[in-house]
Amino acid sequence: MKSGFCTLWGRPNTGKSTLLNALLGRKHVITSPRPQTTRHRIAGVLHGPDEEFQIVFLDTPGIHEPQHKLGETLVKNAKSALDDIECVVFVADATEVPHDDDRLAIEGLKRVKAPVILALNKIDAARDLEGVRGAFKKLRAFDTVVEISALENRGLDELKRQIVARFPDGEPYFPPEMGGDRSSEFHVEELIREQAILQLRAEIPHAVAVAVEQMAPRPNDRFYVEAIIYVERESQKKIVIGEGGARIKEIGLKAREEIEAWLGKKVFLEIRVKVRDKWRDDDLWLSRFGISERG
Ligand SMILES: Nc1nc2c(ncn2[C@@H]2O[C@H](COP(=O)(O)OP(=O)(O)OP(=O)(O)O)[C@@H](O)[C@H]2O)c(=O)[nH]1
Ligand SMILES: [Mg+2]
Repeated sequence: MKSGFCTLWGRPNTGKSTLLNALLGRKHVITSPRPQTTRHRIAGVLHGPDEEFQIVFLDTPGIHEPQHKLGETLVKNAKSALDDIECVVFVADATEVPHDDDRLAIEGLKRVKAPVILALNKIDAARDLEGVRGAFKKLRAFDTVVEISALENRGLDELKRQIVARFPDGEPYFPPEMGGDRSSEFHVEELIREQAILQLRAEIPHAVAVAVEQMAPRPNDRFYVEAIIYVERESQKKIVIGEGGARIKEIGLKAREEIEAWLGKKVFLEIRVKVRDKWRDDDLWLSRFGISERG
């Protein structure tokens, strides 16, 4: 069997998380049109057919120039996915020439010995694929280049082949029934945060953190989940709750559907909203929200 770790790397919003879900063929991590959606290093395990291979993908936060401690922590979490890996997939957005953050992401790979595959994503929407490919190849000598669309499932078999070709023979890292390295609570928090990101505008998505307070089966066959959405200001809390509670109700409805699909169980979801002043610059809260992790 071929087995190994493969890190998905790049600036925010290039489609790393969308790619992970497409490669796994299931929704494992949250995605959104907003940059800096992913906050953690999250493993997702692809068990190949007939025990041919096992790829442990590591999704990472997008590399960027941090504006506060939250941003610093995201970059730190991403960098924690560069040790003891067999391969890196540098996910670039084929619809745009390289940004400063792309250069920063390439810089971040300097000390990495593992082979780096350039995945040019979003080819379904690219207008000058040749030009973008050329611009990226000038920035680094990539091991190979694969053109893909995570959204339309294009080029993914070739990408998997290229990854596995770089793996050594080895034992699987995860048993067949395990799809990742995170708790159910973590995924539930993420699914609630995803709805908050999708349904809120301006700066609010970045100021949102979610904490599950309670999660337990109830006698009536429903899973009871109690969660808190944290924001930084009273004005943001008002917006999250919405006129007569309309916004928080809508977030809860969609999040409940997503959580039910994840858990495969009926769920009773209760969400409250609280204010934690400047939590994004507070080490204690970053740690309490589980955003700052061990390296
Ligand atoms: N057109 C097109 N859009 C895509 C494709 N892949 C991802 N996207 C979109 O790009 C946006 C960002 O996707 P994410 O997967 O959240 O990006 P990310 O790289 O994980 O972003 P961060 O977690 O913030 O670093 C979303 O709106 C996706 O729908 C693709 O192949 N084609
Ligand atoms: Mg992501």
